[in-house]
Formats: sequence, C-alpha cells, structure tokens
Amino acid sequence: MKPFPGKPVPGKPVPTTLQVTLPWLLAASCPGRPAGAAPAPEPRARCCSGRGARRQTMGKLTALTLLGISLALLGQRFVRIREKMNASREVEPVEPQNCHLIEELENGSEDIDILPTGLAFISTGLKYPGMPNFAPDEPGRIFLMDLKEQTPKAQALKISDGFDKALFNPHGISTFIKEDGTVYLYVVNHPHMESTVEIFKFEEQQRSLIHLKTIKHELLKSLNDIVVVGPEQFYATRDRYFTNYFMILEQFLDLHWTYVVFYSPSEVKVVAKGFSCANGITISLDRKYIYVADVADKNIHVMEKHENWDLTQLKVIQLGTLVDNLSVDPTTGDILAGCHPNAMKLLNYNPEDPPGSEVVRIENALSDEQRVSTVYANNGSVLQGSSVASIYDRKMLIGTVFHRALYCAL
Ligand SMILES: *[C@@H]1O[C@H](CO)[C@@H](O)[C@H](O)[C@H]1NC(C)=O
Ligand SMILES: *[C@@H]1O[C@H](CO)[C@@H](O)[C@H](O)[C@H]1NC(C)=O
Ligand SMILES: [Ca+2]
Ligand SMILES: [Ca+2]
Repeated sequence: MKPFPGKPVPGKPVPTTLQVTLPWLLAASCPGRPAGAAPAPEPRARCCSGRGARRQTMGKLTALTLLGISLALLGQRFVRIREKMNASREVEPVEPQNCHLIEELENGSEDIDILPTGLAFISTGLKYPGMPNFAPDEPGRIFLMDLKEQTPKAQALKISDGFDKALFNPHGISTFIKEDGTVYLYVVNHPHMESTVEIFKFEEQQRSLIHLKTIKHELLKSLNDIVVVGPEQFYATRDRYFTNYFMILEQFLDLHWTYVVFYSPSEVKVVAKGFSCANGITISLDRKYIYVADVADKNIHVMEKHENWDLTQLKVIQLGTLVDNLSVDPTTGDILAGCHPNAMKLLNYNPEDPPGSEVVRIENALSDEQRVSTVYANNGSVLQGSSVASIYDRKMLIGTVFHRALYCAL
C-alpha cells in the first residue's frame, strides 16, 4: 500500500495522518494564508473587479478541499483497518511435539467446551457472512470427544426432533451442569442468519442432545458466544451492531457499539458496552469474573460480575493478535485464547498464502503481573483460522472457523 502524508508508525495512534493532512489541506485551500491564521483583510481595489471569478475559484477550491479531506480520511481508515487486521503480520511457528489433526473434523470447529469429566463438545459447520466456508451445504453439527480416552475420536451427537435441524448453524457453545448432574448445552444458532440460543439436554448414554427450548430476544442479535452462569441465565456477546449493510460502515468507521447481554427469563439487559467487536466470552474458575475478547481491538476485558449481574471493567489485557474465543484452563485458571494472527489473510482467503493459527495463554490475568505466552502458532500449513483452544488434563484441542481441528498432548 502506498503511503500518504503521515503514514502511521506501528504501535502509534493513527491521528498523525489527519493531523498532518488536514492543516496542509486547509493551508492549500487558502493560498497565502498560513493555516490557523486570521483571514487577512481583502485588498479593496482587487475585490470589485474579479469578484465573480474569485468566487468561482473559491468554490472549486472548497470542493477540492472537501474531496481531499474525504480521500485523506478514507485513506486513513484503510491504513487503520489494515493495521487493526495485522495485515502484514507473518507467524513464527510454535508447535508442541505431539499434535495431530482430528480426522473426523474437516469443516470448522468454531467452539469447544469441555466438561469436568473430559467430555468435549465441539460445534462445527458454521456458515457466517464474510467468513470463508468450505463446508458442504448441510446443517451444522455438535461433536463429542472423550479426552479421557487414549486416542480420542470425535463423534457427531444425535439431535432430537423439536426444532428445525435443517437450519442448524451452530456458533458459540457453553455447558451448564445442574446440581443433580444433568448437563445442558447452550448453543448460539444462526438459522437464516438470525440469532437464537438453543438449549439442549445432553444424554450421555445415548450420545444425544434433546432440544428443550429456543430463546429469541430483541437484544440477542448478531450473537457470537455465550457463557451460561445459572440454570437459565447466561451472558452473550453481540459481535456487530448492525445486521444489514450498515455493518460494513460500522467496521469501516470502527464504531464501538457492540455489547454483552445478560439473559434470564425475568430480565434481559445490556451489561457492558463499547466493544469494537465483542467475541469470545467465558467465566473465571471462581465464577467472579467474566472475560470478554474484543477481536477487533485485539484485547481481553476482565470484568467483575456483580450481584445484579451487571459487569464492570477491571482491566484490559492488550495482545498483538486478534482474539476470538476464550476458555479457562480448569487446573490453573489461565485464560486460553484462540487467535487470528492476521485477519486480512482470514477474510481474503488465498490457499497459496493461508491464514495461520495462534493460541496464547494468559497467566495471572487478575494480577498486575499477568504473563502472556504463545502455546501454539502455525502459518497455516497445518491449521488455518484458529478460533478457540480448550485444555483438559494436559490435552489441548484447537478449533478453527472453517478448517480442521488439532489435538495436542502437552
Ligand atoms: C469461538 O469463535 C467463534 C468465531 O468467531 C465464535 O463464533 C464462537 O462463539 C467462539 N466460541 C468460544 C470458544 O468462545
Ligand atoms: C509455512 O511454514 C512451513 C515450515 O514450517 C514452510 O515450509 C511453508 O513454506 C510456510 N508456508 C507459507 C505459506 O509461508
Ligand atoms: Ca463458548
Ligand atoms: Ca468467537
């Protein structure tokens, strides 16, 4: 990309472009007058003879100025967007020894949730506007993998009748275990590209999901991920404010209009807002804090959960990679984030230069001495478009938006 005045330095805020360009344009539009100076008095003699011509010239100059400003703003936005997407970032490999692709999963594995017993739920087959998708034109599925087994295999769960399975398009998932041990699976679903939350009961013996309920609500739009916090209470992230063509403008202007919603049968409310693109959401081991990934701002918000379910921001952990989904290591409490090292490669998919994968671990997220390390990184030769990583007993599963899934013994 050709630089223009004020090309931003990586890591520096971009307004430089505007700061450099605007005064320059303003100065150019008023020849002879330094930018910001008071207008000089018009010489009387010249004003009357050439007023019409001068007015025309001024009109053109104004139009040119406006055009210039618009182009500069546009250019600035493009540079900013490329920067935000890490468009020029290449991946340094970090690959644990014992990793292999999971045979049964070929068409994405958007989200993963592992039960304390080692049973992993994996949502697959998501079709989402703007994302590459190579899945055959068939409904999405939920797979189960038993991580206690020596060589775990993924097996598709049967899904009961009672909702439109043909339109099943699963996105974020979250499990909830009732006191009596019953396991519920909550799934963000996008039938016809709308958003619903489907609640299933998991039947371990039958390896099946019984559909119990579909939740729809005015505030539950453009849903991405979900974390269940009670029998019928959950937090969910909205990743776009607009659901129509305005979403392009939204991304272009980088409006921070997305939010986190709290849902319960008696109350639905926005509990945190101001995210550029709120994405993965999960809860700390002690269940006092909620972690929210903002994929576009490349950070994780640590939020404190209050009695009335409101969230307040405690801190923001800035990363150099686009954070998609979050999970918590059940033994250490560390946050694991499935990340997109370069979003431009993800959105402009090119098999010759595919998007890579990256998983980062954040230790001591609540203290000032947090530590961020890379657990896995690959340039796309093995795994493309990682969106989530989840750990159980030194075994890690890495899921992707549209590609394969990886199993690693750590
Ligand atoms: C994982 O990432 C995908 C991609 O955006 C998202 O839709 C899903 O909700 C996320 N799930 C998790 C683990 O939070
Ligand atoms: C990715 O890395 C591998 C080695 O790890 C290398 O052989 C391959 O050429 C790289 N691919 C791209 C697209 O850079
Ligand atoms: Ca999830
Ligand atoms: Ca996500």
